[in-house]
Amino acid sequence: MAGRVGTAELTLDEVHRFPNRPVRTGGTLHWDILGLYRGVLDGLRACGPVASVGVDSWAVDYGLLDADGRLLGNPVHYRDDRTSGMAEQAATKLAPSALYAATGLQTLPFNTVYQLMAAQGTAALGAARRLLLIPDLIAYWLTGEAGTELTNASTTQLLDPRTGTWSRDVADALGIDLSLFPPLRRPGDPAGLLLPEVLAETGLEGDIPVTAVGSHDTASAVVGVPAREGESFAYICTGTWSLVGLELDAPVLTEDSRRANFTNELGIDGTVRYLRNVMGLWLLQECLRDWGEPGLGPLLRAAAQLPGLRSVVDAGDAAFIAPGRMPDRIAEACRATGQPVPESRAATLRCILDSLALAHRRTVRDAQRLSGRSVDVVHIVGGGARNALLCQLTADALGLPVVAGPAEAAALGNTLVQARAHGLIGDREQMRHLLCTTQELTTYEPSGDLTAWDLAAARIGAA
Ligand code: LFR
Repeated sequence: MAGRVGTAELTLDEVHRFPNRPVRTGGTLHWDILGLYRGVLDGLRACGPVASVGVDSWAVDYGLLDADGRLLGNPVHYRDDRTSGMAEQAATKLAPSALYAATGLQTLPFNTVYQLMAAQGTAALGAARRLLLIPDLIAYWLTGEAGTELTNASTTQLLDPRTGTWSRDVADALGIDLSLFPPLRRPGDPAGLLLPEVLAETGLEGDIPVTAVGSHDTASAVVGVPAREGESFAYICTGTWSLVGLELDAPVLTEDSRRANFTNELGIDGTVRYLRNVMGLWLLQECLRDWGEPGLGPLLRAAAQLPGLRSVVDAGDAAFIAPGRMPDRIAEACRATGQPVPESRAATLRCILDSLALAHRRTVRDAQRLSGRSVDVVHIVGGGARNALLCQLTADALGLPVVAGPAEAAALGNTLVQARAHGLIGDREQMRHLLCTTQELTTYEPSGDLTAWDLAAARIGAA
């Protein structure tokens, strides 16, 4: 994405797009990280002259480097099942309440901590001298400089969200070597210059800085939420996941919050992303893959015509994390809760979107209760902002207006943080004002009856 920022200008141009397809070898699901890096180089070449580069990606995953700075194997995908049982094993060494009090992180089976525990005793971890989270690894290849960007570090379950520094006690209790992580850096910090070999590959010239951004895509997406000044808002960052929550000034580390599995990830400027992961459009993407990638448009139109809330599944259930057989797994979940099994592809799609809306509602409500903050409007950003049915259903389920857009919030947030570091824009209010005045947004007003949603929630024990 090439971003352009001026006093009254904020545009994105998609200059290059490449697929991100995981590869299974030897029973392990990997990222094709060199293929992704090649896509980054191709994108930079297609961009032409740039003033700055910022890298963001999904969270928690990492590459290991040996003593020569060489990559030790392809990074393992967080959807690989190597971490099954690790959270339980961690609990025998450190009480879950102590882990939460120290890190504020939701338990997801793939948190970096559990991945590192699963890797203990492997040759690769034994040979590793450095660990780089995915965007930091890309930045390292671009610049030769290693750092650990803070917003993404906050997803490792090794960081104290109150201080923004590593939690030594947690690392010691779980046997994790913190010296593998290079020093922390913050969004806006300089992260080096493009190496001569990168300039040669991409045709770029001169000193081109890489600037640390909210390198966790969700941190960048929250920067890209077009909230108006003084607005009480919740956000839903939709894509493969739906990340549903609030922007707070301080973490919520209570036992209630832990039991509700809410996370306190860090945002820019000392903010906390208080949220919970909902399975997201992954459910839909995996069905499409299973069906041989039919066009989504006609299926969505058919789904919109069907009666709503016939069957719903718990879109917060970690049982849906692994890839494969998604239509069957959804059918099984409906059967297990005594609901009709969706009888067509459109019906399966409708079940997914109703279920996501229901999970969005539950999570926004939980976030308000646990933080003591009330919400007047919900912003949907990311790819799901283009899905009118999902936006309308979310508004209906919550009984609140939904403002949808921008779909490319993460790329916009990434661009804005770089622009600020280079003196083109001021504080967060200004960034959001620029988003409000330049981006196309659609408002969905709630319609229908909330009781139908209450009844559907009760059917899956998610009232
Ligand atoms: C979204 C995201 C989520 C994180 C998940 C795994 O792309 O970054 O925030 O929980 O991917 O890294």
